[in-house]
Amino acid sequence: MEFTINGTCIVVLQGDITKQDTEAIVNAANSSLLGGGGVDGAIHRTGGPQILAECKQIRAKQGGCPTGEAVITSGGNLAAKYVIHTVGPVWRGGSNDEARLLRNAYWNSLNLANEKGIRSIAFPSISTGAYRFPIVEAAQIAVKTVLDFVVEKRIPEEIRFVLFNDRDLRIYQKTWEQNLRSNI
Ligand code: AR6
Repeated sequence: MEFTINGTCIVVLQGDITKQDTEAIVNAANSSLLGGGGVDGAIHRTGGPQILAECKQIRAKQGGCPTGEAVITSGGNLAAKYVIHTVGPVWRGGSNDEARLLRNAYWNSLNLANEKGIRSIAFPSISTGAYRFPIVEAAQIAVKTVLDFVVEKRIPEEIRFVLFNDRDLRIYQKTWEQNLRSNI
């Protein structure tokens, strides 16, 4: 699925985030910035030790990354030049600020990319793996936040959503269709 909003090309596809050739890819990290499983594990495995070394420097300076915030490192051996590490919320039933924190994770990643002049960025489905955020709700937050950002800032040139399996892909596609229809 591919379409343009306000000059930004939005692409929704099934794939592996570590294989994306966007200028930046987003990591669904944890506050320690020291790696983990899922997307985080795959990014560090494929990108090599340079990424962890930079994460450790950031930790030394600011002591990790709070939930909803984002930090940036180089991409090491990845095709992407940069990795933006953001921390989504752990799902704890939905009344512990999860929605706002997930929105912050997307918004702050896009803001950081903007500050660095990054023109294309790929997102995984943040918080919907180990952090157990229900994917239908998470997709709605992801899509709405990206829409709001693009409408307000008219950047970047391309935003890619990279979903790991077919079910997640269909949920994100459907969510985009619904949001586009209600925005016309
Ligand atoms: N490319 C794209 N998507 C992927 C990939 C990949 N290579 N691998 C998994 N996914 P998760 P979270 C999907 O658990 O929920 C880590 O241990 C996966 O199917 O990676 O934010 C961190 O260190 C799921 O839909 O991230 C944190 O401790 C989505 O990516 C914690 O997990 C997110 O799953 C973060 O949990």
